[in-house]
Amino acid sequence: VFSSVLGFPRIGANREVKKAVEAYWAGKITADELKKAASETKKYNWSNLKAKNVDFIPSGDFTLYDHVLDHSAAFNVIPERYTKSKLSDLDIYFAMGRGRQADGVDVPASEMKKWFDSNYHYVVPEFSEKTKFELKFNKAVEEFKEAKAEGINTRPVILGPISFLVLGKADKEASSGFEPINRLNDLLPVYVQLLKELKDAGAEWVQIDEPILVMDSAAGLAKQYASAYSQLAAVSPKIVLATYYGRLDSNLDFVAKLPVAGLHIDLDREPKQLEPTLAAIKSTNIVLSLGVVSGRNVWKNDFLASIKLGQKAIEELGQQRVIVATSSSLLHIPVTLASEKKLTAEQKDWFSFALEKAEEVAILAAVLSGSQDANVAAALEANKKSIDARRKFESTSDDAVRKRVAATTDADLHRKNLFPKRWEAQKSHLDLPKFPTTTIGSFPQTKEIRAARLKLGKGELTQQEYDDFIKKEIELVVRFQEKVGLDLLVHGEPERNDMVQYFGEQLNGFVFTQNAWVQSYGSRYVRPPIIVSDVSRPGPMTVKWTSYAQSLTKKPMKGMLTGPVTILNWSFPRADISKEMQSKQLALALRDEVIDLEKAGIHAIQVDEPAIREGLPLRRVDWDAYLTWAVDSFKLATAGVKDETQTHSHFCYSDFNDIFPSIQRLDADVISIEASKSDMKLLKAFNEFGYSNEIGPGVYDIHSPRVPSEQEIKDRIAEMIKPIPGHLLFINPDCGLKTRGWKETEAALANVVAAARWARQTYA
Ligand code: THG
Ligand code: ZN
Repeated sequence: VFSSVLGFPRIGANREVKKAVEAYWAGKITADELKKAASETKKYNWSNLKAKNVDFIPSGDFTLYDHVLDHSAAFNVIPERYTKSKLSDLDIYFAMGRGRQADGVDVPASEMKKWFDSNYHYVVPEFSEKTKFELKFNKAVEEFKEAKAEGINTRPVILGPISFLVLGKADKEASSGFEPINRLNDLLPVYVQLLKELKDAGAEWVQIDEPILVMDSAAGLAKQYASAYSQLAAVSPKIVLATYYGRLDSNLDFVAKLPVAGLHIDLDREPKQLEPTLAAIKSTNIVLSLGVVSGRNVWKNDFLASIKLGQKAIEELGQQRVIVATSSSLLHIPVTLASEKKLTAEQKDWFSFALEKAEEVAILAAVLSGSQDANVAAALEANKKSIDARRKFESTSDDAVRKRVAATTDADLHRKNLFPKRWEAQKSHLDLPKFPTTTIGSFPQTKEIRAARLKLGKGELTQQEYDDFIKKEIELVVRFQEKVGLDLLVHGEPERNDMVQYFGEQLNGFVFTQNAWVQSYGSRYVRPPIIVSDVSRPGPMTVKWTSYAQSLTKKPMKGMLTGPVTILNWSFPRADISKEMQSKQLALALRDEVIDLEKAGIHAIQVDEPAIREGLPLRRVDWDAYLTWAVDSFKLATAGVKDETQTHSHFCYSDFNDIFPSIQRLDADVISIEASKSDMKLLKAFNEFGYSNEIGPGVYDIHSPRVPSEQEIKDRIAEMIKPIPGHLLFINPDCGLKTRGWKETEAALANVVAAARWARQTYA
């Protein structure tokens, strides 16, 4: 029995890659220095995985920005708008990821999308009939050799051709009806070349990732899979075909017949797929990689449960055909628990981060191989103790919270009146102009703000000094908004590190880490809190700052909260109770906060649910169950207010086409969505669906430092007003501004306000 890790965090144990990449962007280090920093992290990963005795160590999974973007760059899937400039290949690469507005180059970033149901974003490849596939560089070979030079034999990882195409989209050049998958036959020769080179370089195995095999949409691609993989297998090192984040279901029928040497399945998410998979591959020579150690959560693996699965596989396939693996790449997991100095011994004993998970797969493989090593036996014993201790902890609960969840009724989910009546009430209560302008909530998180928070943490600032500093920041943001002429103001959230972490820190039931960063996109990382027990709110969380902000101005101030579904999706959830239960506990805590804000005189309250879409299960049959509790949770959090209090919500990456009825059922008075990058199709769909409440489609993309011109925004409003009735339209950026600098924020918002004024005259 062998052990394997499908991919490792590529950020460095202390965020070295973020620091190097941002230093490169700032012109503080050269491309060579950046390369060197990247090499250090790769070496750290490989040598640590080797030290943990992992048999199959990945290479080629590293990236400076996004692994899908790397793949596009390597295969020359680079839209023309980026190549027109005279930038270096590296700068073209970063321009695709984050846009560029300097040195005479002005290009927006490529679209980003959520990576399956995770909080990671990938850069969407763009294909057309004109895309000229060629191998510009061979990252798999380069990194394989780089590891080899360190004395480490690796199993290179590449994204499979069909997932690559399906995860992409048609670019602007493509003719209507074009589907990226049409280009499969033109793409395959490049894979053939890549794999041949890999074989020549001495790679024995290659891991080809085809995560779309866990989606319904792959069912129609059986023929393409058969033809592609027979071509690849003919020239390639031994292929282990990796699927993850879900179950193969009926796709197993054709997957089991592919000419591959190995198959990886996710048994963390879907342990029940082991049996059908064993039955399907038993009579083949396929090696089965059992994804038992979670790549998505931080809980320690339950060795006894994994061993049971392993033994079942061994019974059917024999020792030589079984690999114990992480369920997916560990990119969603922080690097190591060893960096956590503030967790209690009891808490630390519950968790495994990436390095600890690597050790878990190695120990499991040793146990299943019949190892008599005393260390292995001791590790097994220690695991049993840890799991027992956690189970014992789980058996206690907060009865008040559980009872309150059980006692919620349908009436708790509904506002007093329907939207049209509320609209009237809010109109007089809030006194906003037509085409009201607002922002999504956060303003630039400056160096000074981060520094102050750091100092507070280190005890270099007293709470009083810190609070005074935050007050000044809030005042600055309020004055700026008044000056620039925004209508519905926000306090700017200077006191918040992260929209999830901030709430988790103030709720019972969460545990916090110091250094447990995971990549969200590019050089942006998050530190998800961990839910360990029942959730409740010890006291108001945001009322103090919001009321302070309101006290500074006559304009209405919008309260800002993160919704239950998003807090849940962006945390590491408990594994012992359902997500529904955790979401409803969060919802009740937030409901109290919403009502407290209203009592404090706040007339507009935004409860963000940017993660509601990403949490959608990967299989359609599972959607209804999720959407029911997710929407109910939002309603539970928000429906407790009076008619005249305007509820808002915000969604990022609004791939809504499938869930319009659920967006409507949320019954938020106003929603803001990201529509600036995903063009106007989305709005037409809102129109066709007959969405009835107010809506603020983002008028520009805040994910890039590029400043939109006034004309651009006017053009967008003119487009927006076709599908959306004018009296329902809000004017706002497409997301929060915390990652932006003040300079571009001021310029952009001035243009937004000017465009809104123009709209008021033009569409009076
Ligand atoms: N919080 C969490 N997840 C998210 C978002 C978030 N996922 C989707 C979207 N928003 C991702 N966007 C960002 C934007 C900015 C940052 C992270 C994710 C960010 N991070 C800081 C950094 O990397 O420098 C660190 C944050 C900190 O100092 O605490 O700026 O908003 N959970
Ligand atoms: Zn957003």
